[in-house]
Amino acid sequence: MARFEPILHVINPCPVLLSSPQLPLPTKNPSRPAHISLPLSPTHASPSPDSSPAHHLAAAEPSPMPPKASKKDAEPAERPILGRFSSHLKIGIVGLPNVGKSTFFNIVTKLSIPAENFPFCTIEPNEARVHVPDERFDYLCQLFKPKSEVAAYLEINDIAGLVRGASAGEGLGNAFLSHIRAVDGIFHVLRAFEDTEITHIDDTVDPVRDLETISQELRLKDIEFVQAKIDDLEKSMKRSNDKQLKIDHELCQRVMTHLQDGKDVRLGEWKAAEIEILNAFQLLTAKPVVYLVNMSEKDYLRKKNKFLPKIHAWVKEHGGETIIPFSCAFEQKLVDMPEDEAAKYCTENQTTSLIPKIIKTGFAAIHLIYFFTAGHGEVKCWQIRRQSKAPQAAGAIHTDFERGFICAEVMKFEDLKELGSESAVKAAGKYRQEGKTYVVQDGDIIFFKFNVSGGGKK
Ligand SMILES: Nc1nc2c(ncn2[C@@H]2O[C@H](COP(=O)(O)OP(=O)(O)OP(=O)(O)O)[C@@H](O)[C@H]2O)c(=O)[nH]1
Ligand SMILES: [Mg+2]
Repeated sequence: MARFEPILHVINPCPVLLSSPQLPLPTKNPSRPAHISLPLSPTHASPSPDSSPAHHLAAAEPSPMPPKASKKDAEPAERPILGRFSSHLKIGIVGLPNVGKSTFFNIVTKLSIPAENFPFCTIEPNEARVHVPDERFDYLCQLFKPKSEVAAYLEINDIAGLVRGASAGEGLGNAFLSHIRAVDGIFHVLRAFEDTEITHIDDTVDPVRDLETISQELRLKDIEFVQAKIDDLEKSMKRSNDKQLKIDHELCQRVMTHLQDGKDVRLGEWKAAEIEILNAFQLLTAKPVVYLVNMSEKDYLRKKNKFLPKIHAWVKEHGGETIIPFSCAFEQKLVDMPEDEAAKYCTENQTTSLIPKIIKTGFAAIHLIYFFTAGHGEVKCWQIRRQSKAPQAAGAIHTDFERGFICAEVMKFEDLKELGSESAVKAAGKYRQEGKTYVVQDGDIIFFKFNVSGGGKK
């Protein structure tokens, strides 16, 4: 049964909550839970064909066949997700100039611990992979004491500021927009701090106006793209009677109306087949968004900011996605302090860094989850897109695993934690065998069985 990761919720910026003792108080986003929830489940996993720790474990202690999972527990079918079907997804930092995007990017990358088995921590000056913090992973590493530990990562791109008119080539307009097209989700950074030393491109600090500016530019660019598509389709329709052309054309016209009504593509009600067509377009407003509201340290600590209620109202009206009020100035201060001093500072101010929460939220927003393989050789997070079935998940480890997929033996993390060992989980009948249709859940610990002709078993 899917559960919902408690981290991935809106930090409701309404004044009532802000006056509560802990600002980073997560509450569920009431309007769009499906976009912000990360299903969690327990499991145990398997590694590369010849080094899988789970493989070795299984070979070492033969055990009775795990019980077949009952059909009742199968995940309900979910609507297909907008966006690329890949496990190599990334999120881009988007916003007006001088709102704190690069400052945020630098803080996040400084905090990430580069690991030996985790190359390309910084890919380019403006692209980085950062660890996704996870207590379950830490627990598995403690339990197995593996030789190698591989955490999940989020790939983040720092994109230069977008200005009004970018869609018409203003600023470095089109280049920026093409950088946004290349990412799978957006951290939309908003400036809610006042500082006369830091110029605002529109002179005054007004995050709701900025929200309008950015979302309008993205929509205009999508309108331009869809119009070009409609023109192409009309040309083709003159030459051919292909039914698909008509279907695409009708969809494009509906998307156009939707955009012209001031609505983002991700908020439309599209059928599964339409989503498949839309996914080929990579529209900017189809990408999931997480709003990061950058406020002064003072506001962050006192849990109040005059712009937050208006931002909250705007976001609620435009899709209700996650809002995380944070403070670059505060986070920067923590990064610059020795660890013990930073901890003391947080305790004194009854607060905490929000960077881990931001990373986790971004990861889930672009529809990534991961399952674990766990053994004494290696504990590893394998990231896959939400809704991946067991054979596809096996393919993340090795194509042979997918090709010769037999079954996935799945342990829920909570069961392992509660019962203490794989054999105890088996004895309790909670080690399950799942077939080709099993939808892998975040946090599953999996051991795959596979057989490729001419190759080895398992
Ligand atoms: N007072 C204050 N200044 C900040 C804060 N965050 C960023 N700044 C400052 O604002 C300026 C711009 O920050 P950047 O992070 O470079 O802004 P950016 O959004 O990356 O800007 P572009 O790359 O030009 O689009 C820098 O001088 C930062 O030090 C903040 O929370 N408070
Ligand atoms: Mg920048």
